[in-house]
Amino acid sequence: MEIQVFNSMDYEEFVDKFGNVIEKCPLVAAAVWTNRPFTSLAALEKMFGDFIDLLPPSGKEGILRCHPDLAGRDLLRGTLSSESQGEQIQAGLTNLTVAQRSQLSELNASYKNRFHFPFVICARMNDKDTIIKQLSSRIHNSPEHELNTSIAEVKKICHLRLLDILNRVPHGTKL
Ligand code: 2AL
Repeated sequence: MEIQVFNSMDYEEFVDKFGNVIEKCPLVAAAVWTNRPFTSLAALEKMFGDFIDLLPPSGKEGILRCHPDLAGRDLLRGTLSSESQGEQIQAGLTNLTVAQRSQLSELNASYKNRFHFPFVICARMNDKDTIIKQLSSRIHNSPEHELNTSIAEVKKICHLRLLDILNRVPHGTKL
């Protein structure tokens, strides 16, 4: 069996499996299912990206607004999705100094005040220092530029989450 493992899923199984590759946006997986059969994992990933690219700016902003803050309330309370929690831990966001925590919190608030969506970055391709650096720099972007940059980060998060799902497929299953 190849990508057939996923092609043979009914939409409920598919949404269960891929519903959070775009954070808290199972609608994207539910829509992507329509495009079966997928010829490869790369083709499947492209469907997620294409769906997002076709959204109007308000839809893209909506996707961003479904993302939790980095080192925010949900991380402290343990109420992140399991994917987000792993990513934020991996980036070192549970090991911030008091000064870093308050810097991040202030920057996150200013960023949201400017753009009306949260700062989004692929945490696993960064660490706490580069996250703070990127946030300090991106806050000066134009809204249009920042929307595009943020959506590119959503696609990176999606890429790594798809790889995680792939790695969880039982050994010997070709994809
Ligand atoms: C996140 C998150 O939860 N995982 C990740 O890579 N980025 N959130 C965010 N606001 O960027």
